[in-house]
Amino acid sequence: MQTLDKQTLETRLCTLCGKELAQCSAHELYGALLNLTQSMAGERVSSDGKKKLYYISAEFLIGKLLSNNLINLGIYDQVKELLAAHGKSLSEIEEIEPEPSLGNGGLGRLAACFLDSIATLGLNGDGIGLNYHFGLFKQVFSDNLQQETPNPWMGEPSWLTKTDISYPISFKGFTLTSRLYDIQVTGYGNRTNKLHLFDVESIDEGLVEDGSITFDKENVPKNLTLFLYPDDSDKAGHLLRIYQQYFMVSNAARLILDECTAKGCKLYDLPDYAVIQINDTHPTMVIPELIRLLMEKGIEMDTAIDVVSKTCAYTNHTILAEALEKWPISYLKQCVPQLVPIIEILDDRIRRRFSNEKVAIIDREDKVHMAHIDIHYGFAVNGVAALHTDILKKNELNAFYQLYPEKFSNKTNGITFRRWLLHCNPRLAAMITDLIGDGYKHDATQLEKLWAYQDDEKVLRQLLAIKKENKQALAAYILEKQGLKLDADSIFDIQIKRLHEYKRQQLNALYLIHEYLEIKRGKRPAAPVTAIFGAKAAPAYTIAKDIIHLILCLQQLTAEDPQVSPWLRVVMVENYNVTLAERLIPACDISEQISLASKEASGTGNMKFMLNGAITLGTDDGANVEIHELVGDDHIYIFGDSSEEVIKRYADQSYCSKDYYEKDEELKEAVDFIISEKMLEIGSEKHLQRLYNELLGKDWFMTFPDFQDYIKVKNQALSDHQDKLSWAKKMLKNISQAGFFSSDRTIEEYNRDIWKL
Ligand code: 26Q
Repeated sequence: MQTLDKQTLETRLCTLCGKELAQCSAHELYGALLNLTQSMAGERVSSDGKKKLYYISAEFLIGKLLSNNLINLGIYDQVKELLAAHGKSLSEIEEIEPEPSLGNGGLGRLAACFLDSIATLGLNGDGIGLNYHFGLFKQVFSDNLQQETPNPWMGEPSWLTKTDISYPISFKGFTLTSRLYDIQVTGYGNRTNKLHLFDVESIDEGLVEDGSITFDKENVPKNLTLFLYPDDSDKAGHLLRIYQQYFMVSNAARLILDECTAKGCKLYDLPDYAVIQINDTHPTMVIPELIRLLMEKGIEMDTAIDVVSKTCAYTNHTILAEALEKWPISYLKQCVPQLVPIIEILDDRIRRRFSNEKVAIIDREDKVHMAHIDIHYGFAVNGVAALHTDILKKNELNAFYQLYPEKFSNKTNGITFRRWLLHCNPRLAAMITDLIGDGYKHDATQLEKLWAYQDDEKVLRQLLAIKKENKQALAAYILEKQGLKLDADSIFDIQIKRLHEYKRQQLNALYLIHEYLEIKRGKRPAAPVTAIFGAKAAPAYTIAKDIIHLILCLQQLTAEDPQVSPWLRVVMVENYNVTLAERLIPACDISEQISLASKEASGTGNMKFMLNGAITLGTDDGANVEIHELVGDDHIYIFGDSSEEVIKRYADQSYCSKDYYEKDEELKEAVDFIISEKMLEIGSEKHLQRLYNELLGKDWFMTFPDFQDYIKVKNQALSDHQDKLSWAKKMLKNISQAGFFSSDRTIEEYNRDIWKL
C-alpha cells in the first residue's frame, strides 16, 4: 500500500489548489484530490504480461470514484483527517462528484466490481465500453409518475483522460471517427488498470432538447454515444443499438489487435496474447468483426475463425427469452453489411454440422441469435450463479450443452468489498477490524472468524447500534432530499433494483396494500415498518411504469393517513443509483429478493445486503440459493414456489391468475384495492386500471401463487425482529458467511478456468 506522510500530502494538495487548504472551496479540493489520485494511480506499476484480458461490456456502472480511489490507494483516512484539521469535510467534497451514468443495473455493476478485483489481484486486464454522454436517464417523479430527463455527468474536472487513439469505423454509407477516453481503475493496494471508453468525434449534445430525452434517432454521427439503451420500442431505436454495439466492438477489436501486434503477436497466435470476455450478448459482434479484420490482414478464413474461437468467452446473464438478443438480418444489412456474409458463413457451417434447428445462428425468420454465435464460436460459456447455470444446462441452452458440455461452467457473481463494505459502511468495517483484525480486507473468507462472537452480547448490541446509526443517517438524508420524515426505529424493509415484472415489486406492493387494509381493520403489524423502494423503469416499459405509479400512490396513501403512518410507511427514493445504494444498503434490516424462482440469474444486491447485516427475505432463486445454503434455514426467510414448480407451470401452461384471485379473499381484496375509489382519488385511472387488468388477465410472473406464503413468511420476519439479540445473531451469521461473495473469489475462478493469465 502506498503511503504519503502528512506533510507531503498537505504540500501536494496546496500546490494543486494554489492556496492554503482552509481557503479552498469544496469544488477546488475535489479537483485537487482528483488530480492527486490520478497521478498516484499513474505512478503504480502496470507491467503488461504477455496475455491480457479484455472485458467488453455495454455497461460499466462504476459509481463515484473519489473515495473509492482514495481507499484503494491507501490514503483515505489520511486525507480525511488532514481535511478535518483544516475545517473541511470529505463527505461534503464527495457530494460534488457527479455519478458516472454508464450502466443500468446488475450487469453493469458486476462489470465495475470485476474491474476492481482484476486490478486488486494484480491481473493484466482492461474494460472496454462506450462513453455515453447522458448515460442512463435521470428519474424524476411528478404526479406520482416516473419522468425521464437527461443525466449529464461529464463536467470538469473529470476522471476521463483523452487519448490519441482513434479509428475510422465504417457503417453502410458513412464512416465515423472514434476517440478513446480512459478512466484509471485502481486496485486495492495493487496495480492500476484501465477502463477504455470509446466515443464518436462527431457527437452533438445539442441534439438533445433541454430537459427531455428525445432526440433525432436517425442522426447516427451526432447521436451514437448520447444515451445508454435509448428507448428501443421502435425500429429506429433497434438500429441505434446495433450501431452502438458495432461501434463498441469494432473499436475494441482494433485496439486489441494493435496492442497484441505491438507485443509481437503474429495474429494466428492471438489466443496467447488476448482473451475477450463478452458480457452478455451486447458485444457479440466482436466475433464476426475480429474474423473480418483478421481476414483483411491476410489471414485465411478457417484460421481466422479458429483463432477468434479460441480467444472469446461468453457470460450469460439471463434466461428471459425476451432479453436474449435476436436481430433481423435485414437490420444488420442496413447498418453493418460487411458483417453479414461472415455471419452467413458462420451459420452455414453450423447447419452443415448439426441438423437441430434450435442451434442455428440465423433462424427461419431470418433473425440472428447473438447468443448462438457466442456459444458456437467462443471457447467458454458461463452462468452467474449455481442455479442459473443448472437451468441453462438443463433447459434454456440444453441443446448447446449436449454439443459442448466442456465449454459450460458456473461462476457465481461477487461484489467488491472495498465499495460495499469499507466505503459504504465504515462503522461496520471498523467494528470488524477491531474484532478480527484486517486480514479480511484481502481474504474475505476470514469474516467467518466473526461467528466466534455469536453469543457475545456486547458484540451483538454493537451490531444493532451500528445498524441504528446507519438508519438514522439514511432517514436524515431522505428528509433532506425528498422531504419525507422516516422513523429510524421502524423496521427498514428495502427492495432496490431495476423495475421489472419478474423481480416482482408488484408482489411487495400487494403485500403493502394487504397490510394497509389490516391496519385499517385495527390489526397492527408486529412492529412499525418502513418499506423502501428504489427502481428505474425502462422508458418504453409501460407496465413497469404503472408499478412505479402504484408504489408512489401507496407512498402518498400511507403518509397521509394518521391511523396508518405510525405503523406503515411506503417510500420510493427518486433516481435510484449506486450512490443511493451505498446509503440504503447499510441501513437495511430486511432485504427483499423476491423474484419469481428461476428468473433472477443471480442478483448481486442480495450479496451487498447480506454483507451489511440485512436478513434476506426471498425466493429460492439465483444466488439466494447459495446464500441460503451458507447461512442455513435459521438465518434467512425463504418463501414461494420452487424453480422446478415454476418451470413446470410454464411448460404445461396451466397458470391462470384468475383462479387464484377467485379462491383467495385476501388476494382479491388487495388486487381490487388497486382500482378502489381511495386509490383513484390519489392516482391515475389509466395506469392503475391497466396494471389491474394485467394482473388479472395474465400475471405472467406468477405473483398470485406466492402471495399467501409471502405474507406469512414476511410477517414471521417482522415478529422475529422484535427479539433483538436473536436478530443480531442472524445479522452476524450473514456477515460472517458473506466472504464467498467477494468478487475477488469470482475473478480468481474466471482466471483459473477461463482466462489463464
Ligand atoms: C437487450 C435487448 C434490447 C434492449 C436491452 C437489452 C438488455 C439490456 C440490459 C438486456 C439485458 C440488460 C441487463 C441485464 C442485467 O442487468 N442482468 C443482471 O445481471 C446481473 C449480473 O450477472 C445478475 O445478477 C442479475 O440477476 C441479472 O438480471
